[in-house]
Amino acid sequence: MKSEKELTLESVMDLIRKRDPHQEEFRQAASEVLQWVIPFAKSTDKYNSYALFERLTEAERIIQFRVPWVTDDGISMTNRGYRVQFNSALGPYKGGLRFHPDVNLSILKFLAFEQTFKNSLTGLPLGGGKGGADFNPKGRSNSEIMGFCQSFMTELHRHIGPATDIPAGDIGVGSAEIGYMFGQYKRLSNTFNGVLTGKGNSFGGSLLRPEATGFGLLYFVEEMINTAGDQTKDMTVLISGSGNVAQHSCMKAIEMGMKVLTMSDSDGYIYVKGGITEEQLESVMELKNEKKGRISECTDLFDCEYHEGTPWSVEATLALPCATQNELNEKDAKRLVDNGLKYLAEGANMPCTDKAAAYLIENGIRFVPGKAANAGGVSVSGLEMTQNAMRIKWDADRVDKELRNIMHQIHEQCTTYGQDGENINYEKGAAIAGFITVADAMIAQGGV
Ligand code: NDP
Ligand code: 2IT
Repeated sequence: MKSEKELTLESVMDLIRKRDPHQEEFRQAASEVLQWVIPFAKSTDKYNSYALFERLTEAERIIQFRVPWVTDDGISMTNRGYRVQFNSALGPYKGGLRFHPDVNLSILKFLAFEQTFKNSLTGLPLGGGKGGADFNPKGRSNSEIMGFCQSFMTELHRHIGPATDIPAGDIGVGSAEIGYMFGQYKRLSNTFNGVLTGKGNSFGGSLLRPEATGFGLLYFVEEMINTAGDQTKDMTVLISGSGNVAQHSCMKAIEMGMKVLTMSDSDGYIYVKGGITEEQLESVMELKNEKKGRISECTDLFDCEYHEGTPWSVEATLALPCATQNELNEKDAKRLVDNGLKYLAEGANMPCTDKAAAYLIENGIRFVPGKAANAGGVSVSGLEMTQNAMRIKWDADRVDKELRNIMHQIHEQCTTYGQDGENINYEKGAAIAGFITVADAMIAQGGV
């Protein structure tokens, strides 16, 4: 592709800042990828093009809409809904929906951009997208949540489809919300198809989709640890969050013989000295999923300490941030390294600030970015689409085997493009490997 300008990291970052000066999270996500990809692209003939990056950093389409709904008390409410259809070079747009009061275009564009590279790494035919609303589900009744989901889908349904755009869950959107949205889509379109993933098991959901992000994260971590000549048994682990990703990461880590010392929510964290047991995790899951309780209430359920804030001051070998973006800053990273941290893998999307990630890499910590580490969720979503299209259902062993294989392939790609002497720079490897597949497809399709 011929360009007006010379390709440099500065020229592309300038463009991003100029286009959307206030979108800080999007700028952060773009720079994390481009810092590795642009030097690589400049060393080639094929990708050394400003125009390619001008397109790669601009969403193909963004839909923003009003979501009107009514509370149980009859109060009329209005939220803002979005779908960011970022890149369809590799397949239909694919990515989750987030319901959280902080949701805005910057956050959804960062997530959709990340998703484009993550989906590329899975090797499945999936483009990148993300959506959601600034709706806060906390404290809302079941009927209010259902009403919101139905109203949200009443607009969204005309923009999605099983060969166009296939949303799934993310923060604040679990199987209950997906069920309500699926029901509304079915009524409006009069079709029963795999337009959403993470569906209930009885109506087309894949076995292991709820577990997939956390299990995939631990399969990747196991491979990284073994590659470094270390072992998982008795390794101490810090987990943040106590939602879908945190719970299933904890489950698999316990199964692998690790000692998970912490879990958290947005108020504080629990610390369990000898490591969380299976029974204790079951109590946490019941508290969070059924009772919608706070992590602080765990002190009434089993022997643990509760502290306000984040768990990053606790000593451990492995950290798995599984809550939200920018939950771990440079100060936290320094403290973790001083306390003997060796590995960090992002279960959440961009939980480390850019300075935290740079500090970890500079200090020889094996740091795995979310686009590689948490790709298990969207991978099993891709497998759910396959099962829906074939109108069959695979057993859990089959899905688990496919998931392990995909995580293995992602690790291989990171190693191929990220080998750095004795060490592996996973951030670099994931960015370059994810980029090549998307860029090749964009160029082959005429740069669109
Ligand atoms: P859930 O809604 O199930 O859980 C979110 C967890 O993060 C809760 O413990 C929540 O605490 C905490 N949290 C949310 N916002 C904040 C905040 N501002 N500060 C501190 N803690 C916060 O979401 P998921 O587990 O599905 O998602 C967690 C992360 O994993 C997100 O970054 C998501 O994008 C990413 N992800 C999810 C995938 C999936 O398949 N679900 C796949 C790949 C990545 P509280 O209850 O107090 O809000
Ligand atoms: O960030 C993510 O990869 C997800 N929230 C899952 C996306 C999906 O389509 O399953």
